[in-house]
Amino acid sequence: MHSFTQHLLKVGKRAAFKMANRPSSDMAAFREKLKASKHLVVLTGAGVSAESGVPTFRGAGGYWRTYKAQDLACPEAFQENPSLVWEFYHYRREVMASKFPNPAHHAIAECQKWMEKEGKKLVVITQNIDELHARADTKGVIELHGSLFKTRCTKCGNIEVNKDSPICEALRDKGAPDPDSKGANIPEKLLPRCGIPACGGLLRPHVVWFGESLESHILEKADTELDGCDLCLVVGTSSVVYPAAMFAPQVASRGVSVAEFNLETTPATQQLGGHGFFFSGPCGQSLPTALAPF
Ligand code: BV8
Ligand code: ZN
Repeated sequence: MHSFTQHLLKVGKRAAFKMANRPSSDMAAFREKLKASKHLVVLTGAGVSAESGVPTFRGAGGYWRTYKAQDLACPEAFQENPSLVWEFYHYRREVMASKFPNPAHHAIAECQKWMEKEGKKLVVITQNIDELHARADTKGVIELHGSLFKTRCTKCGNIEVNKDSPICEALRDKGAPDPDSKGANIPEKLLPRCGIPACGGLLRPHVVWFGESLESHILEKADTELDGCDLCLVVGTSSVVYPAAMFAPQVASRGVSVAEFNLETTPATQQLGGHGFFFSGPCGQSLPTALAPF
């Protein structure tokens, strides 16, 4: 066979393979899967809160002053300058006072309700620490990376819910995000302290920083849901942070359909396999349609 024809055949085969492995954007086909699902996992990232006005990590809002979130969301930064890291988290806590669940959060919460009425299960596994899923009344949210509104004592390990605004007097009116804002250099003794009298240790946000392991009981809970689900949604995540980035491919490798909702394709998109779905666009618009009751 002429080599050019051979080449065409090879290109054609590759294209056909790619086509066969390209995720579908057929909403009716997805809705058939949703109707048959008895155990749905919804994995979310910062993109699900984007339409609530909460800055994502890698978008334009991913900066605070001249820092990338990743520069401050790590133990080394807290060790070096706890005042600066507390200003960063104080700012993000205060921002949430004017942010509310958007139609994407509500669509997921409503879907959980109507699936439960049919004796079915929907579990949210989120990378976000903004608590917007819980505020939209989704139950049993698995918070992989903790919460902005929990503190952990660096001395005695005590974990508390804390929604005080400000979390301590020294942080009042601090944390301005503009690049030329100067650090407040708050003395450590005036930063949030443990409420246990015998302790008084320095508090930290109860979140998982880069380089820190996720809590094993949380990971186990997530694994149980991922191994048991018969359908999985991946909503608003760039799928670059591990171990969360492995979850959707882990489900797809079991032959279970994974539907990705994002503005753009991600490293996960290529791993959805022939039974995957990709719905492009703002999830605040696509999810209410995709998860509407039957
Ligand atoms: C771990 C809490 C074991 C804090 C977060 C070298 C040394 C040490 C570790 C590593 C290393 N190399 C790699 C690692 C592992 C590291 C990692 O993955 N790094 C990456 C950067 C390569 N992971 C860890 O460290 C994890 N722990 O691995 O433990 C270990 C231990 C020691 C040493 C090695 C391994 C812990 C990671 C958890 C970090 N904490 N958050 C805080 O928030 O302050 S991560 C944080 O960033 C979020 O929680 C989230 O996980 C991540 C942000 O990702 P996304 O949520 O996806 O947000 P992003 O902005 O990126 O994307 C938004 C998406 O939405 C986009 O795709 C966009 O298109 C889309 N979108 C936007 N708007 C919309 C939309 N989609 C739909 N609709 C819209 N409207
Ligand atoms: Zn303590």
